[in-house]
Amino acid sequence: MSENIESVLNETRLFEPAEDFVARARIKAVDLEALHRKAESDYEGFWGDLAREEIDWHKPFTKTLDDSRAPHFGWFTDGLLNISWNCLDRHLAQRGDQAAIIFEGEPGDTRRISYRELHAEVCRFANGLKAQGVQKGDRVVIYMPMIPEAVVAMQACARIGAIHSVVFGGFSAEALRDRVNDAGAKMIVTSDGGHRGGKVVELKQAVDKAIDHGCPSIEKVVVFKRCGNDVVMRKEDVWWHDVIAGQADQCDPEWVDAEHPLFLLYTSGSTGKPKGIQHATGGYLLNAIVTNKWVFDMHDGDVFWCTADVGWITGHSYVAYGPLAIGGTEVIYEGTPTVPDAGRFWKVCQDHGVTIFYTAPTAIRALMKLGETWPEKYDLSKLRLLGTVGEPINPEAWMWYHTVIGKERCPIVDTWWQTETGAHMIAPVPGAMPTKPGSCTRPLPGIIADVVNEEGHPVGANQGGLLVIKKPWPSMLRTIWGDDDRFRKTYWGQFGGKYYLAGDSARRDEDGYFWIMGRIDDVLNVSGHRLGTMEVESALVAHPRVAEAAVVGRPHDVKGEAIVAFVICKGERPTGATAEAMLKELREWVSQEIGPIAKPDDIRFADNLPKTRSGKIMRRLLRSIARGEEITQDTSTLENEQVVLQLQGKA
Ligand code: 7RM
Repeated sequence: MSENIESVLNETRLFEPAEDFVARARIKAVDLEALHRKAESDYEGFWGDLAREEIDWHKPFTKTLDDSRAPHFGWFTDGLLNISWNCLDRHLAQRGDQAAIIFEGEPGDTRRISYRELHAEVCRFANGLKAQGVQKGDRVVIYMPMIPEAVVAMQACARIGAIHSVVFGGFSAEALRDRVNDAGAKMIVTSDGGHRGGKVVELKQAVDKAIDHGCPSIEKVVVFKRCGNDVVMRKEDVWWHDVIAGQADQCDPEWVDAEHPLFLLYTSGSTGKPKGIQHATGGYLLNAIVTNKWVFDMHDGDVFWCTADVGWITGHSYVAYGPLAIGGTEVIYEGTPTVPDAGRFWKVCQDHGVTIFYTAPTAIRALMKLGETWPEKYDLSKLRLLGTVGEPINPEAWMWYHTVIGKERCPIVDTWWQTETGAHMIAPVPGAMPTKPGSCTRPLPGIIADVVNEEGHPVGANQGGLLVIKKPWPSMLRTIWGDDDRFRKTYWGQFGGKYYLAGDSARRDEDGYFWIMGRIDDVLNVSGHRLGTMEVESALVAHPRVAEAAVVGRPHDVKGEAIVAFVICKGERPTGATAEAMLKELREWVSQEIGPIAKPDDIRFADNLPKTRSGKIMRRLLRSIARGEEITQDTSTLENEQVVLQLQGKA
């Protein structure tokens, strides 16, 4: 591990927020210090007071933190609330006509949806869900394009206490089926298609295929008409417009206790099976609210745009819930950044007056490559704050974002967090502290993060180690759906249940700023999306001609990591034109099994995989080969040294 934990960055630039930004900021340096001090001196009081101030409770809680069943922590356990009420109803009197969502489709169609309208849509669909037999606690899979109805469906589930599980629309039918079955979902909400990359993505067709391959728990499929592409309506199918026809625009919320599961969201771990991360209602809502205030400094009049899809946690906390819970106005854009041209993101910012923009380093790097002429065509003067998430941002991309997009005027918030943490954990509070390119800065108030060695002892400044969180926090994951053992082992196993293990390595500099160095497990980060190497390996070996496969990551200047697969075929090792054909076929195969994001960039064929005497695949060696590095590892134990040459493409 020490190899990838060695820190190579030596970035010393410091950027102070502009005076006018500080003057308006919700949290200034003194406020931030006060928050930290309160969290340190009275941890439960800190979170309890925030929960009372920020959330409208139907019945107040009396217990802030229940740690009697650690590592299953409970927050605000005897309180009753509804998150949809907190996101919609409570704003109606003040903000009924304010835009909640400004939508732009990829073809250019736009819609402005006020809080009153969004409330009515959510209520109608919630009533419709009940009429279709969905009850509190039932799981509903949402497989939608990035359109307002995706948010409506999530909010409607929450309104009636159903547990949603959003599956990213870029996942294949097979990946969808596995998630539906693991969750035991009763219903899928989908659409005929979605516009992405100038094409129609046939979502309904993928749902049909998933069901044909076995989704025994599914009783109904609700289909929203977005693109008008041909779909076959089958016995389990019902149109969205028929579901809401005649339904009232009022729907009493189901008051649930704070620990009631709000959603499952599948994410990759180090095995082939994705984990259904389970979040609870009250704690999740609290961190979504406070981070939108602290980190995004959202004010009345701001137009917030988080480019993430609702299929990822970022689209949950910073599209579907957080911005609405604080009565904000947000942009939702359906498509890709380069349709019809590389100026699209900047045009959306200009046309809708975006003031706060939040995206992934991979998008920044891709747009940076396309040149400055694109952003220069548009008026970006309304932007006042920029954010990034999903992977470490390299200082070069940070500087480009800062100068070309932010015109040296906008602070950049580099936010470190995970599906499991529910909300930002380590991130700047932009009016209260300077930032450094490539650092996610300091843990937020109430988040007790540290960098420790294998024994759990804190390491010194600038030394690499394991990133841990030492105290429970409200929006932490509650368990892995259907696999509590894995939950205990993965996150709480290493330090006897004392600390939460994030699975990232990090260092902390002499100012206490954190620098994330990468994953410590076999998880890839491709364009900010988490993929288990085992997931891709399982997909490859499911191909009838593949005997064995090993997958590693290799640095990629746009995607962060590229996927390199080492494949052993049954029978002859493919070479020349046969290898070319096989490579194409396997890339397509993985795309079908998991989705296009998991397609290997490179596939190498060999007679065997390099293994140790005990039979373990020599992953470190494979990583060196994938990177084209000189081999320094001892390969003398290999049965067949020729294999290394084959994998290097030299034999
Ligand atoms: C929000 C999200 C989580 C993993 C995490 C890290 C990496 C995320 C940053 C980052 C460096 C960041 N959830 N990661 N944000 N690394 N700097 N600001 O991405 O569950 O999909 O992924 O992503 O490795 O553990 S996630």
